[in-house]
Amino acid sequence: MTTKDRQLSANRRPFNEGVLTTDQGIPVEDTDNSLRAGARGPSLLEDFHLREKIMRFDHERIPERVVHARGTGAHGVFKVYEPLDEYTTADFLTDPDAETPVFVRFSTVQGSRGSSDTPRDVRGFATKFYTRQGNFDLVGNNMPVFFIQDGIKFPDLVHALKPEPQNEMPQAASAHDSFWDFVTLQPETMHHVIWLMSDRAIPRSFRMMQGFGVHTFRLVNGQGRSTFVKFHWTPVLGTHSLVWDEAQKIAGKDPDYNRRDLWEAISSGQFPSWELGLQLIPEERAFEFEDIDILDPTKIIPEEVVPVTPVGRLTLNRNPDNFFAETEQVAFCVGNVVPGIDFTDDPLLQARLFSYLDTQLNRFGGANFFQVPINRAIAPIRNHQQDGFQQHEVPVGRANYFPNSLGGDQPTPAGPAGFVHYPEHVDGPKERKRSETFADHYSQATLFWNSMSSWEKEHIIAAYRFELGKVESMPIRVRLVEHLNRVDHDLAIAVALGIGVEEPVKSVDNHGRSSPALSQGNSPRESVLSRKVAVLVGDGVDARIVTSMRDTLTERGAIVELLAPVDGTITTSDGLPMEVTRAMQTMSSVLYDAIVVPDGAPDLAMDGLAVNYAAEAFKHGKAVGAFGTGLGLLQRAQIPLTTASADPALIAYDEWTPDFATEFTKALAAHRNFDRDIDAIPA
Ligand code: HDE
Repeated sequence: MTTKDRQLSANRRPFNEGVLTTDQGIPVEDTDNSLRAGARGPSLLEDFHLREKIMRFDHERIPERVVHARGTGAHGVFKVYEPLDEYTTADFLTDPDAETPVFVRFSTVQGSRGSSDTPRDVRGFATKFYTRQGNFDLVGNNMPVFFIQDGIKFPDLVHALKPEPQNEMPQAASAHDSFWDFVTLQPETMHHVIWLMSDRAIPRSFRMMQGFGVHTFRLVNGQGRSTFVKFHWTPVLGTHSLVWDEAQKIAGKDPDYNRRDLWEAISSGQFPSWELGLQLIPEERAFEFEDIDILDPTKIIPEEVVPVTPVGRLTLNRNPDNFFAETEQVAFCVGNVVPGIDFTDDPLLQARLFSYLDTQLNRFGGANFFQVPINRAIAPIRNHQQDGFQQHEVPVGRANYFPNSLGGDQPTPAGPAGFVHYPEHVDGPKERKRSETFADHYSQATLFWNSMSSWEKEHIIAAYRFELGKVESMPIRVRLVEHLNRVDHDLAIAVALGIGVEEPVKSVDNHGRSSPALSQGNSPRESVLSRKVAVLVGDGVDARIVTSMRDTLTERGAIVELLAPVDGTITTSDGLPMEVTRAMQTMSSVLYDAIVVPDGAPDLAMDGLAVNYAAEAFKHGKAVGAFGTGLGLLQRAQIPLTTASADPALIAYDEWTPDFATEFTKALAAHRNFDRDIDAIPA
């Protein structure tokens, strides 16, 4: 149990215990009938239980977050590997024995609280570290850059991105005129936009996405020396994504897809984990990078230029007890830093320092939100701040000011042992101006494009075509193609072709640089941990084989479900009943990572739904396996079995052998085969 868990226990109240009472603790006689003048008569105003119950219901909502409204959270711990005293005095980064409690909230950006988990969108990755020196909030995203360079453009960006004001459409989607109008008029967005068009915008799981602090921050050590730093979270399970058609279907079949995935992984003990990595840049190297101002949040520093040093491990190991109390009420503030970590002059970061505190005042209706259990520091809080809405503490004493002699002059400022702002030298005229070092808006979009594998490039082109295909204004489409032409001529042509825009004339040469670390194709592909496999079964399957296959996959950590035309049991080849996990109708291929069709149930090939499972899974690049009569179903799905020898994720065997399970496991771990020719598959 962490210090934070112990602190939270004091606030836990079981829903299901003892006698029902009012909020005043008065036992309630009956909660099914309001107090009436006669059984058919009018209700009486004096019914305090009715009044209170309805009043409490009416006030259940607080304003949802203006961005990142939809999210899900989990508790966990962070541990640093080795002391980082060389760079920082932050206690949680210098003591390898410290297990720092954390709460992490993952989110989408555009949609409202009830929207689905899988739109094409940026994902938030916000971590509250409850350190012994107070709370540090690392409020990051799953993409390392941002759309804009100056926070003053954030309201414009978000207005353009969110549903349009006249009709509140479309929900949780960037594929509309106002978003593309804005970004094509504000070319600094072009780098982030290409990330948004990539598979990064549709993660398979929160557990399989990276996180980034985005801005350059500062670490400060005991000698007052400052080192610039960029924070990276790298998922142990690798960085993997859905495909767009799948993501759209999941939005209907299971809008809670990513949320459920995280919840189930943690509740089954498969704790997700990320490594914290730092890109460290000594002060004196700040101006060394060609074309990159480290204060510009639309730029990365490629890992090949400044390596990411692994420094610690985050593990999420406990689901929240209550969604509202914890996940909804957690209040991240970018300004929450601890001694040893400091800000830089990145103008996007500077604006965030105001926004997060301000937004919490709106959400909580007052300044005491820091007392809400999930937000409370584990470090002692001692100061002379007081009163306000929802004061939960009872400050004791009379000297609520400093200096004082009536209270022993306490609490006393810590002096140099407290948070000392880095004494950066600042000098300049007041002016509304962007630095010229922020002027390049295209070369890193080109870097990203050049770093993609061929299938990633195809997905990006398809995404631009989809999004711009929804844009009604032709001048906006033309503008986008003009921008893409400055990123890469071939990309511009490919997109233009798909959206009815004339091919542009080549204007600039691609610089040819790339950064292999940017490609998801280079992410680890070794584990089947928590991968979900649907085995399509019907009467006649061989129980022994299905069980053996299930056991092999389960032993390696995969989750195997038996899906049949109806729920309950099927009759196996031995004539015995075998329990299935659920009926096919209640699920869909898009909710699984892979499909297997075993031998012995030839009738399944005549079940259109079962055939659709296989066709769709194949189309989405998933591992599809079949043996014996199962092959008939794949044929009906028009899966070209003749390609099996060249397709590592199409495992087609004439009959069962244990090799099938081995090969299938390999394909499952590889996530997807996106090199398949899928155009002709009817799904
Ligand atoms: Fe945020 N952002 N943001 N943002 N952001 C919010 O704060 C804002 C930015 C991010 O799970 C809001 O508590 C401004 C960058 C995450 O609770 C709000 C600017 C990055 C979350 C806000 C940015 C983020 C938020 C809404 C430009 C990645 C969800 C509710 C200056 C590094 C936190 C809230 C959670 C939430 C403002 C830009 C990440 C309105 C003004 C860059 C993960 O304060």
